[in-house]
Amino acid sequence: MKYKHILNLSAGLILFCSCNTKNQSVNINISPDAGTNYKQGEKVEVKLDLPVDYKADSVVYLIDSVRIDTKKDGSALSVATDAYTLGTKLITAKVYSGGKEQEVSTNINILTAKTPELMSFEVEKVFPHDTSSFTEGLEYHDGILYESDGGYCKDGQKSSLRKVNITTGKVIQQADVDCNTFAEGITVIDNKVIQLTYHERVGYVYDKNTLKLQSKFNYMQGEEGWGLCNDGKHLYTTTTGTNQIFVMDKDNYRTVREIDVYDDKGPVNNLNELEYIDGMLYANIWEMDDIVVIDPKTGAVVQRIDLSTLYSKPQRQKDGADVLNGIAWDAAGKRLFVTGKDWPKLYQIKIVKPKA
Ligand SMILES: [Ca+2]
Repeated sequence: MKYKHILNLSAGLILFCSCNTKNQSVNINISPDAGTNYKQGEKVEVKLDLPVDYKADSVVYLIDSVRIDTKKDGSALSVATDAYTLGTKLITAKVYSGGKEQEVSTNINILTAKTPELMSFEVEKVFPHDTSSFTEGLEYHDGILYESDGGYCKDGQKSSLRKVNITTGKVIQQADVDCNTFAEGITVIDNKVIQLTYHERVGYVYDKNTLKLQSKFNYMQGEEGWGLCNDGKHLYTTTTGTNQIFVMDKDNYRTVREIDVYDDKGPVNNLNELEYIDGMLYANIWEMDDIVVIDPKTGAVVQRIDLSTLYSKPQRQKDGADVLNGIAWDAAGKRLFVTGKDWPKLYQIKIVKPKA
């Protein structure tokens, strides 16, 4: 992701609509107000405000179009939020009276019950990094660092896929990408390296050993390809500045399921470069110096790592473009590497609790 623009397609913002009614002949209001936040586990009291001379014969309640309860009158409904996933839920009441139906709806946001644990870091080692590499993807496998360098030739840049010697920062092997294509996230799985592209809506599949392009596929998870990683069974991708992570089939690249990422404040947007580490997803947040640790089962952010002092903004050269972007995990050596776009260094870090 190269250029600044406003991208906020998160469900949390889109669905902050006002309550609405359908086929309404009398004024019925529903509470809570649309967009009200609840911590997962809290109870939601859904109430209808009916006119004094109006008698409801029955009320059917639905959440995201699934019927959850029927009441014989307009009395309040209590909903246990721990039965639901994180994110925005549409609550609808179908009110029946005298053979007529009226519908009224609202929505709520279910957020994590816990605030993410704030973590810090220690630098264990520093390695050189190619300052001409606009890092869009980073992984480490069998002693080799794989890096995706993004850019268009028309902007004086060029995209590539590289194998890098981590100690020297030198390129061992490189596959150049078409001049009109902006390379994005990469991941190594089975005997292939998969590389996304920014606007081109295509993914590339390379032979891991030769870096020869084997095939292409249509990227269907969003307008823009951003980050990519895998857990050995599935691929995970971020897209277009959202809080969504799409879980993809590793062979046909179709979406298997979607993870909506939230913390205790709301959706966590701008998820960018990814890494799968010991059952958790690590994502750096575009234009921030934070990495969030996400439980892929729930989408809950469980930790937030503050890296603002690693390569601080006053040291940077590129007027905001040279942001933190790149997380790689050496599973055998238990080493965590991070870098950024055009950064001069790649850092091996250890995540620690902040000093009191
Ligand atoms: Ca990565």
